[in-house]
Amino acid sequence: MMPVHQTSSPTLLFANPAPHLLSQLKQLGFNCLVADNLKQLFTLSHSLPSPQIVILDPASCPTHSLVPLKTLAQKNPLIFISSKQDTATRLFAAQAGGSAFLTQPLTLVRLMVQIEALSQRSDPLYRVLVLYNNSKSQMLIENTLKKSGMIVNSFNNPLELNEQLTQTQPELILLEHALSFCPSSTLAKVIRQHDLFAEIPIVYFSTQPKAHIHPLQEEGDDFLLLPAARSLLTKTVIARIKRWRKLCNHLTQDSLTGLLNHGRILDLLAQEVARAYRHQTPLSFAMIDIDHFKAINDFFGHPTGDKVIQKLAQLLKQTLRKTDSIGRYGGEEFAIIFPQTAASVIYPKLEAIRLKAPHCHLGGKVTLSIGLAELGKDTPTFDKLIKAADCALYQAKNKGRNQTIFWQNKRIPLSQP
Ligand code: GH3
Ligand code: MG
Ligand code: MG
Repeated sequence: MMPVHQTSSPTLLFANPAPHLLSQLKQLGFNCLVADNLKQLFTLSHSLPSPQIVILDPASCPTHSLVPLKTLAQKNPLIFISSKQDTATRLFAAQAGGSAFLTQPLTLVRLMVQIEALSQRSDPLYRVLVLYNNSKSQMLIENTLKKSGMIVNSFNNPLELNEQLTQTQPELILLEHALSFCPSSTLAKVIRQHDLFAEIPIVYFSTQPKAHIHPLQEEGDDFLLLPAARSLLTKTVIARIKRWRKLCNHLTQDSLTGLLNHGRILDLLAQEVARAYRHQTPLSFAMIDIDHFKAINDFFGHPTGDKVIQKLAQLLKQTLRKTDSIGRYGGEEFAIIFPQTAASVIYPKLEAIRLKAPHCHLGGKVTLSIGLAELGKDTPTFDKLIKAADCALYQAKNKGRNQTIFWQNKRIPLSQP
C-alpha cells in the first residue's frame, strides 16, 4: 500500500492495477492508493472517507466477493477493467454494482473520462422545456418535475420556440400532443432542424385518454398519458436525460484529453455571449498555446508530445472551476470560457497556470503563451472575442513567448458587428 500525491482529485483505490495506467495517473496528479489483494482493498476502503473510486479487475474477484463488493459499491463507484469480455464476466461486474466496465487494451483517456464522470459529486440540474396547450397539464408537469429538483421552463406559444431553445438550453422537451397552432409532430421537426437539438429527446404528452400516438413515427421518443402516467413522468425524464448526456459527452469530447472538442467549445462560447448580454454579466475567454511544441515532438517523439498535452489538460481541469468550460481548440492549443467573470480576475489565475506548466519528460518544463480577452465595447461579438484572444496570443508569441497578454489594443482593426 502506498499513498501518493495529495491533490484535489478523487482518491483512486486500485486492486491489482494495470501498472502503466497507474503510473500515468500518478504523473497526472491523481491520488492513487494500491491494495495488493481484495481483502486489503476492503480494509483500506473502510479506513478512508467515501466516496473513493475503486478500480479493479474482475479476474481477481472470486465469486464469494460478490456480496462485499455490492456493499462497497453502495458508497463508492466501482470501475472494472477486464481483459475478458465474455458475458459471464460482464454479468459479474453488473451484479457487483459496477458503474463502468472497461476492456483492455485500455487508453488512459477512456479511463480518465470514466473517473471524471464518476467523481462529479452531483450532476448539474436537469433542464426540461415544456410546450403545452392545456395549462392544467403544464402545472402538473412543473410541480412534479420541480419537486425532483429539475429546472423546468414552460411556454405555450410555438412561435417562441427558437428563443426558448436558445435561452433555456433544454436537455429534453415535453411536447403536448394536441397543439392548437399546428400538429405537434411538425413542431418536433422544427426542433430537429436545429443542429444542437437534432437528437434531443422529445416526449409527447396528452390528457386525452383516447389519444392514439406513435411517438417514433412522429419525430418523438416517447409518449405519456397524463395524469395516469404521472409516476412515470420523473423516471422517464431522468432516464432519457442521463442517456442524452452520455451521448453528448461522446459527441463533444476530444479523444486525446477528454476536454471539449473544437466544435463544442465554440457552440458554448456563442451561448455564453448571448447569456452575458441577457444577464448583463462579464465574460472572459482565453487561448493557451504550448511554446515550441514542434521541437518537443521532434526531440522526444510524438507520444511524449501527446503526454504533455494530456498533462496540461489535466492541470486545467484541476485548477479551473466546474463552471468554466475548457476545450482543446486544436493541436497544442486550448480555449477556455470563463462565464460571469471579468478578465482582471482571470489574469492572475492564468498566470498561476502558466507558472505550473507541465514538465516534458527529460526536456524540463514547457512554457505557455496565453491570450486573454473580455466581452466589451471593442469585443462585442463572439467572433471579435475569439479574434481578440487570438491577437493577444499572437502578441505573447511576438514578445518572446512564456507570458499572458490581456487584449487591450484598440488599434487592432476589427470590423463592425
Ligand atoms: P509556437 O511556439 O510558435 O507555438 O511553436 P510550436 O512549435 O508550438 O507551433 P507549431 O504550430 O509550429 O507546431 C505545432 C505542432 O504541434 C505541430 C504539430 O505536429 C503538433 N501537434 C498537433 N497536434 C498534435 C497532437 O495531437 N499530438 C502531438 N504530439 N503533436 C501535435
Ligand atoms: Mg505552439
Ligand atoms: Mg499552435
